[in-house]
Amino acid sequence: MGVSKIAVTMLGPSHSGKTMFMHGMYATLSAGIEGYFLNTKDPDKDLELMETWDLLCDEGQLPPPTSELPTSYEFVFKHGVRSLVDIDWMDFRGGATVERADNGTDVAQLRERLKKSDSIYLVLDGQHVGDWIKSGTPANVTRGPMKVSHLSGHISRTVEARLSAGLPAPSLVVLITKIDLLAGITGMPKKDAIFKAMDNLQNLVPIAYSEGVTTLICPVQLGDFGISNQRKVDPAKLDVRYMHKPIIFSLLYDINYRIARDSRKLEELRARRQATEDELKQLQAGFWNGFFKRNQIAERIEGVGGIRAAMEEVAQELKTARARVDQLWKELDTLRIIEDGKIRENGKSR
Ligand SMILES: Nc1nc2c(ncn2[C@@H]2O[C@H](COP(=O)(O)OP(=O)(O)OP(=O)(O)O)[C@@H](O)[C@H]2O)c(=O)[nH]1
Ligand SMILES: [Mg+2]
Repeated sequence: MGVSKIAVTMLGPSHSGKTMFMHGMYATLSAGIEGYFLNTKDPDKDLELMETWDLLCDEGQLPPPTSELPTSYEFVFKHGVRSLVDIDWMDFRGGATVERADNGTDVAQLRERLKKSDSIYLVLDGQHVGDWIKSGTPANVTRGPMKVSHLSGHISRTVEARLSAGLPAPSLVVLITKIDLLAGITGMPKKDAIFKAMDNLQNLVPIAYSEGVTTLICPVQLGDFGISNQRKVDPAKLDVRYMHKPIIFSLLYDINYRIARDSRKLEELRARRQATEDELKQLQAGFWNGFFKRNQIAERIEGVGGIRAAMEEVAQELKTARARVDQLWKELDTLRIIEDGKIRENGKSR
């Protein structure tokens, strides 16, 4: 199966944890987890990311807020040494997602970028999710620090633009960052607070439950740092959780899209083969057997052979893709996925 390329874009206000998520994801996956790996295409970019990670691990130093110049990375996601997908990743400052276009060149850049994004990560700061849980998980949250309605507008416009361009809708990940803060804010055990958020997320992010949208809800944390606006944390509190899961979901969605497309292709080939075989039978049934007819018969025989070979190729690709999907699902079996507004539970109950 060929390696495709997907573009991923994160949407979330300043300080919601976008950049730290990316670093946590890269650190976890560049070392490898469950046989999956993430590498940068450019080895220098790997060194750059690793330097930042070392500063965090050794001194608790966090990278600065993202500037008006978004950072971009070309990653390769692999199982073992086998490439599964190329990932075009761009990290924008939060302001680019919630400000007007005259506030920075990155605002327009982000809006353009969304149109070619195959996967969008909507980032909700765990601190504010905790406050929302504490206030009884209300619906219609039109205001407030998470900027959900504005960000949902971006998602809605992107889905519409892509569908009308004949592209698939982007997959959506609702990332709840800083889940270490949930217990302290809500007074509930962390696990219960996570389930409370997942069970009621439709109130907060209704777009994630829309028809035509497939969403992964993924709680993550970089560490048990507590509430802080500092760029310095206690490195002993580093405790990375679930950060490799979203990219697995983005890949899974891409493979599922390709499976649907290839299944249609196989059906078309099957119909063409049948039609050519019918023509052949008719030609062979007649009495007259001149040169012209022999030529037509030879052409049909060759045609059927060609179609059969193409069908075998597509069937083989489908088989590989389906095996890969089964393998990838296992990595998401504790998380919740919403398809067309319905929960797709992936196995283990709480
Ligand atoms: N408690 C806790 N704090 C976190 C965690 N991850 C990130 N933070 C805090 O969140 C702050 C902001 O993280 P960033 O990743 O820089 O946020 P951002 O969304 O990229 O912000 P902009 O680039 O300004 O848009 C950091 O300074 C950390 O203090 C976490 O897992 N737990
Ligand atoms: Mg940032």
